[in-house]
Amino acid sequence: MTQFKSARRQRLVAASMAGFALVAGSIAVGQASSAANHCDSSKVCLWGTDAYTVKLGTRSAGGGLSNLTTTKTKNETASWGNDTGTDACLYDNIDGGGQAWELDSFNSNYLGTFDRDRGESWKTNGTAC
Ligand SMILES: [Ca+2]
Repeated sequence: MTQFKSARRQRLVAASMAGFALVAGSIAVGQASSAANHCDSSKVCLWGTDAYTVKLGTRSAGGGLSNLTTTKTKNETASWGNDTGTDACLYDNIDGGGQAWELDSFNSNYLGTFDRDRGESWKTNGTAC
């Protein structure tokens, strides 16, 4: 009887673990797509927070280099979303200068402690950074 309970308990634990893994997987996928969904469909977006809020700019694919010049946008990018089929690029300096961060097609991310609040120009024309 004890052995039966133990086997049943093990199955329950295994089932719970599988359920947890499924839920955890869904959350991970949900975060990536919901972040991208903050950006308009078929656009590239920059935000001022790690949580994809405080939108700094929205552009379509195919756009050339553009500087972030206002006090609200210059050196303020903390996260990005790219809901287009081509890569985009964010640069540390104006006119595409300095360090570059690839904004991958159909992806989104935040820049992290060392790279946030540095972007000063960006392009969406799909060419390499
Ligand atoms: Ca900068």
